[in-house]
Amino acid sequence: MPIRITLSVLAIALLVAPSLVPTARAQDTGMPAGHAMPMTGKTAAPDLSRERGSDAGLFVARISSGVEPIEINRLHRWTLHVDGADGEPVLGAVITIDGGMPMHDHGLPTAPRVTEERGGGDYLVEGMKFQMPGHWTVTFTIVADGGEDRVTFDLML
Ligand SMILES: [Cu+2]
Repeated sequence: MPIRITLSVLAIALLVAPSLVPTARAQDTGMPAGHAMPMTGKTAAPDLSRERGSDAGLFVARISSGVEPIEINRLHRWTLHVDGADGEPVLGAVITIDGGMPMHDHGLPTAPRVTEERGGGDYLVEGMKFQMPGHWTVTFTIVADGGEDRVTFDLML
């Protein structure tokens, strides 16, 4: 009965396979894989650096907070510094800010905005506030001579 044998081999394979698949997957994605740099940035451990390149590489942005370390539930200011890909400060940019907690599916509790351009590529950001600890992202959309691009910072508070 070759057919019966084939079927029972299949049945065994199906019983064994599900227990093998999750193991293989866990090794593939390897969530906290040491200090490996995530390529997509969203599912792996976040890169917490305060200086980052924009998505399309038009700008390099650097944030500094007026309160360090950043405190929960405290309204504070940031300075955003923007350079072009050539390393020259970006002047006269129009910058908007968005953010939130990706794991909680909510945005920022405030509507922070750039209130002053301070020269030399520095922009004053007022209205920053985070109302709970955890993983936050803050995205700046930067429009300048070179075009429009977005840069996202990850914070663990
Ligand atoms: Cu939250």
